[in-house]
Amino acid sequence: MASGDEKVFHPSKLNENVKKTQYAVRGELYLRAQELLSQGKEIIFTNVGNPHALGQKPLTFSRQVMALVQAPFLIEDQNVRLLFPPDAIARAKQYLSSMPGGIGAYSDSRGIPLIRKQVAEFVERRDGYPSNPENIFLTDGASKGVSQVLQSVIRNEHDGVMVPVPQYPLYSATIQLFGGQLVPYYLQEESGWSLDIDEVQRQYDAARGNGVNVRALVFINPGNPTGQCLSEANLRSLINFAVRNRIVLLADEVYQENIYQDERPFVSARKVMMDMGPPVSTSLELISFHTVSKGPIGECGQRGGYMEFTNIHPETVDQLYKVASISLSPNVGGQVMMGLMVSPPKPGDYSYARYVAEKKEIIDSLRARARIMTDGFNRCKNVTCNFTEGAMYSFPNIHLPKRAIEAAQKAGKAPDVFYCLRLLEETGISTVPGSGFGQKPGTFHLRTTILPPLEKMAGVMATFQKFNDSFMAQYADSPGYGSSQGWSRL
Ligand code: DCS
Repeated sequence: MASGDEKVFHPSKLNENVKKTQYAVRGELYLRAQELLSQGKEIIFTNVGNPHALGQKPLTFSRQVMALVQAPFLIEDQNVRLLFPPDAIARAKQYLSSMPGGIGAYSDSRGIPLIRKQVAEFVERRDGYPSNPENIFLTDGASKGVSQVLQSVIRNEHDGVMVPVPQYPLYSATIQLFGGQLVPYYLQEESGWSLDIDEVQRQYDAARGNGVNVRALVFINPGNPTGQCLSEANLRSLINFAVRNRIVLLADEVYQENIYQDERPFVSARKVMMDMGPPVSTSLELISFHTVSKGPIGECGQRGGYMEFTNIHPETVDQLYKVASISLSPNVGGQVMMGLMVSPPKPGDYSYARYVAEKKEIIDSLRARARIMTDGFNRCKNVTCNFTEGAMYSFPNIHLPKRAIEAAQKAGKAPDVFYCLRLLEETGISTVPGSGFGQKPGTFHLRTTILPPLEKMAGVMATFQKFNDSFMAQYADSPGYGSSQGWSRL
């Protein structure tokens, strides 16, 4: 038998970009947590925004329709009306009649026309401007759409994509995988993780000066891991920046329903662009992403998403259609879930009241949890934390004493990884170190979701504080917090 070294598919012979790619949300901390779990330890998985895994209940109407679409013979059963409400039965029939062969058949690679139309109607209701289903592709979660677009944008190692830092590592990982350049722009932690357009311009100019051809800019609104909600003024300046410098704007708006403050309700980049009128509304090249994984629906496992192209050249849209066709068809169950998310029961429908009540309960509870978590972090020694205005995460700044940084270096770990590992080992709380998202050099963070159930939240925060405060006491020294070098780069 061939020894390991002789294998063709030997790790040393892999695509270099694959080897260089990092994805911290499923990184060292996650793997260690899995190990502890298999040893029978209780783990609180706050490392990934996976709402149902932490007890969020599926919305009843969506699952009723999905059940009938999966098992159409139930519709013929004489007892169906005892188990399912009339609007769920009617909706299931509508979907089934729009998909020849049912849920077990491939669909068009852009998705089922009826559901693309439902997405367009949703966008129009939300923004007040018409949307064309021809410019909407359904995808396997937002991730697949982002990946297909980045693959097409990045032509070689000189092509750059601007990404906020901290960022969700889908972006850093995918840019690496396709061999492009990540051009960071830093969010301003001191002012609630705000987006500073001068910083964006500075980084753009610096990248251009280094021979990088900046082709696209990603923004995440509300932010992951930072939780900030962008103002309309912020969006206008980003849009002007993109038009002025001729770059494509990639709007990651997957958390648009996860909003926990009233001052800045979600507003889509598309609406702001349309409000600006021509020439901006006719020239900004915009791609917007959405998903069924977040918001009150939270159906991550169903893998449903969409992307909408605005002012993208029709032949480019055709090329992306071709790329999507290589995977034949997005997951059809995920498409149905998307249809249900964008086209929920309406006033007067049988399921309306229940749907509204379930949705409200989830969002109200997340709002309460965001507050408990932020306040909890701010009570801890050497920890400061911006309020989670939206999305599903808290991203506290852990001001590590010099002695803790030295201990980490001795252990061969980045300081934030060291801290998060200790937290995991001692409390079972599984988080992601800030270095996985990028952070200003010399600062250390961790990311946790705000998803533990409300009734457990106070306990989780008390456990965290007990750990943190004793960690800080153990490594307390003369002042000198947070002095470090280069650990935190992406
Ligand atoms: N964009 C952002 C900003 C995200 O946070 C995620 C998922 C996605 C896109 C992709 O999600 P889907 O492919 O499921 O639509 N967030 C991950 C995270 O940070 N924790 O959990 C998943």
